[in-house]
Amino acid sequence: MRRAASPRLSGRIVTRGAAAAALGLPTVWSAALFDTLESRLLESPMTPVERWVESAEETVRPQRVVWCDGSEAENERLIASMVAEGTLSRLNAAAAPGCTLHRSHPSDVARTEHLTFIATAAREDVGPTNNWMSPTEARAKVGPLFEGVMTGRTMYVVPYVMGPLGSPFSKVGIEVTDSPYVVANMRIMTRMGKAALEHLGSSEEFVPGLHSVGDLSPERRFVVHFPEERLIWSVGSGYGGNALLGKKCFALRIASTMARDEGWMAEHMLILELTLPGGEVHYLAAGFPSACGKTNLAMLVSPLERLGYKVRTVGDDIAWLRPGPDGRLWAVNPEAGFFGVVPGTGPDTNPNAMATIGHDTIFTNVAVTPAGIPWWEGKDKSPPKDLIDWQGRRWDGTGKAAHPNSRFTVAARQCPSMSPRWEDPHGVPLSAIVFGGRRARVAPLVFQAFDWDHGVFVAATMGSETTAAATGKVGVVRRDPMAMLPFCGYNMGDYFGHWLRMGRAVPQPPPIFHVNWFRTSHDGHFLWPGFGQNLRVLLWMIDRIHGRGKGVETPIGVVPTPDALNLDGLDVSKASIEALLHVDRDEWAAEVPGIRAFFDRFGDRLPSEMNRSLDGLAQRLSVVAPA
Ligand code: OXD
Ligand code: MN
Repeated sequence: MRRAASPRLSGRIVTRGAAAAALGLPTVWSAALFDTLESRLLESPMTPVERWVESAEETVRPQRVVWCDGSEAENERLIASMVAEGTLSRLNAAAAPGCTLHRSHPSDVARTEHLTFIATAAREDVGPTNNWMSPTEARAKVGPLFEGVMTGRTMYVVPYVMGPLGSPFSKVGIEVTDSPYVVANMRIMTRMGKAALEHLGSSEEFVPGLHSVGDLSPERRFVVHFPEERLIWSVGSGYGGNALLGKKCFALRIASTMARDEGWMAEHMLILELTLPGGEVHYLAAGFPSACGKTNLAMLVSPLERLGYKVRTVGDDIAWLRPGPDGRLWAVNPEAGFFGVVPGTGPDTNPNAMATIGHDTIFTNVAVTPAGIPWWEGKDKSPPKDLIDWQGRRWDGTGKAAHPNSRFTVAARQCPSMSPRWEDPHGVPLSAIVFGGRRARVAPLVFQAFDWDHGVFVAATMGSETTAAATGKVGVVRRDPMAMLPFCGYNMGDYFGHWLRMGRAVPQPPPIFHVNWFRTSHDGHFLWPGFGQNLRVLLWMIDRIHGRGKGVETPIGVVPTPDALNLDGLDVSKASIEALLHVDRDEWAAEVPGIRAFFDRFGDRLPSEMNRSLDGLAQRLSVVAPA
């Protein structure tokens, strides 16, 4: 009789995959070939990875097992097989060399937050902002969806490292999946294959993840995290954020719980390098919600490069932060690639991304010309003729040709703006932390928190309009603390407490700023040009760090005086700058009850500092906060 789906509880039985790995032989095994070797191998001890893979194999019962080595040849084989199956197509070899297009199922185009669960013994440990399932319920409800799910399919074993190879801070995951598209993406997004097993060595510390596209039905779609066991299950989706388990599931949700336990931080942040004339270098980490411009900021082209202000990229989505030996906070990008939103990426908005995705890129759900040239809204001024939309239909010019959450997957090393330190095993020291959301009103262009604790409050209460990166309504303002609402693997009240503690653990914590590039005028136009010009806001931050940036204290924090921003050569009216920096007491006072209600949801898990900061804000706004 087969065991129930419990891929952590496997015994010492040698499997086809283990046989392959143990012998260092080709990793695709026919049953007949395996059987001739099985008896010899029964004696050899299995590694913990092999044991886990074996238990997964027993559950999902694949036709064959492939241990991925991450090689170019393997990748080419996979791509050729997907092309043959029709799940991937090659794009125009001259215009988009090495690029491919994948069209997903139309119901599987974004993260599904309502189907994402954290399974802990106690419900309170996931808090009010996560969906909870008990591990027992998860095993009873989701486990059966894995039973025999890979019958007739290939099971790929994908060992991967999050973080630079050889770094003491990097962590290993093993994803088992039946999706070759996932394998090809994981090869770009992580350090994958043989190198990952070498990095793991004899260590038993790895995060297992079991993934199957299942039948792709949203009815049978679940992304379940077991932080107490450091285990991930995902079934029913092939979409990046649900299926590339190294990214959101491991590097944020599971890693955030590891970080809480081990004294570091796993955050939804880009990391950028800013060099000033004369060579002084600063690193900034910035947390914005999904599809709010992290990639654009990370790849910003300095409009003042001629004057010696240069920006380079370290990461665009995730940062692992640790106290460094010099008393500062240091940041590592655990990823090796970019899984970015395509629409809106163009030569004016993000020329570095355009150069990066010009070759060897997997496009998902973009439109395409009959000649195989990828296209999306924002690529250039007007759509080419006879366009085929993201679902493979002739585009009639109405609606979007590319899906609003269509994506590129591309290796970071292809990006011309990568910093030479992007793979530094120790990371880079942070001069500032920036948070921001997408708000048409209320939030000024930039302000600085008074101190670390106030910065934690600002980040914990930030609001942002929802985007197409997750299913659901777009454009609704929701509180998205630290841009981690969908990604924090434990009770957010405890997470705020962890942030407060980290501020005490780091002798020189970086100052915290809040930005909003998206403020609009009364007639709905963006007041700030954004993109490369955002550099000017970063330069004010550096001035503040040096103690020379002029600012005025407002109830919400320190806002630049209109003359404090370097606006040389920029065509923005004085009235717009004033409107951008305006802090409207009534609008902010109207935020207070909503923040209070949000905080109340955490009950006694909310650190008292948070309510104290809220009372402080209310008082500065001269508002009597509701009891
Ligand atoms: C992402 C996201 O894909 O945040 O990075 O949704
Ligand atoms: Mn993200």
